[in-house]
Amino acid sequence: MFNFLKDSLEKTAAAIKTVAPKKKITFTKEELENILLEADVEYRLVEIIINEIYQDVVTREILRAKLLATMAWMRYIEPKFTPPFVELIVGVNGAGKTTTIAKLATKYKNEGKKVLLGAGDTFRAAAIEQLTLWAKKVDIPIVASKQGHDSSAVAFDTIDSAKSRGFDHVIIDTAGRLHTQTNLANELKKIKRICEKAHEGAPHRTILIVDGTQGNSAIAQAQAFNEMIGIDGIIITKLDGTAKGGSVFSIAYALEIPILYIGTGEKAENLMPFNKYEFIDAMLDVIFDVDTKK
Ligand SMILES: Nc1nc2c(ncn2[C@@H]2O[C@H](COP(=O)(O)OP(=O)(O)OP(=O)(O)O)[C@@H](O)[C@H]2O)c(=O)[nH]1
Ligand SMILES: [Mg+2]
Repeated sequence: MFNFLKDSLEKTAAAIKTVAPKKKITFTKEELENILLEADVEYRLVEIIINEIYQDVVTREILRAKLLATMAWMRYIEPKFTPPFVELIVGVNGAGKTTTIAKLATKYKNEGKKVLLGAGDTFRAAAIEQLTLWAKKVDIPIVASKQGHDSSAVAFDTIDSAKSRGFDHVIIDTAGRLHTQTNLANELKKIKRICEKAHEGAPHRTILIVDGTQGNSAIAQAQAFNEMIGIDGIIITKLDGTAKGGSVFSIAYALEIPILYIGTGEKAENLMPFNKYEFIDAMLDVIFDVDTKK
């Protein structure tokens, strides 16, 4: 697991190497500032971290404490619910929603749960086919209609069917883009309302999928979705393909929405629960050398 995380941070490590060619036991504040900026920690957060360090030389322990502080609040509490647990997956187009749904569904299935998917992206051509293909591949049932049909109706039918057939978990895909932003906001709000009508407390969790290759520009996007429909958790995808691993800290710090998982590849099993301690340690391993004097 830990090595996997290390591999995902490979490109971030390469970016850091351009300003800090060698790992060391300590860095000056100035060196550290450049390292954090190169890893794509957002400028304002870098300033906060650096300004709060009072020592001239920065050790791994000092930086670890500062990085942990950016995520100090992070804790996800699962709401009480009567099965099925309904998850709504939202995010801009191409962020990785459909792929992540397949990953989540595989995970739940492996935990012994009965999962039903809802193909709620009825806007984009081929979106339904894409999720249907994934469903076949990971052998999980799906409720789908035709392109152009009402996505709220798909959400309702999926939840209704899951209830009557005794499913534990429902995951609903949504469109990443409609003709206008207002259309998208209205559609997502409607889906949310209809979920609640179909099953008490649903959606129990609305997850925003964030494309990790976008780095800090994802913050404004996430804020917009949060204002639109309220986000309970974030999944950051494509961390394997980006040098912007440090933006995870800025996203966490700016939004104060728990990061639940990270996507580390295109396969169904490439999803890792986000553990702030593991992530921070993997990042520190990229920067610091082992202190052999200890
Ligand atoms: N390397 C890598 N690629 C990923 C990851 N997650 C998704 N992808 C790829 O990103 C691309 C877009 O993923 P989709 O799941 O189709 O994204 P989407 O949000 O459903 O897109 P729309 O349906 O167009 O809104 C695909 O080529 C995926 O294989 C990841 O964690 N790592
Ligand atoms: Mg999709």
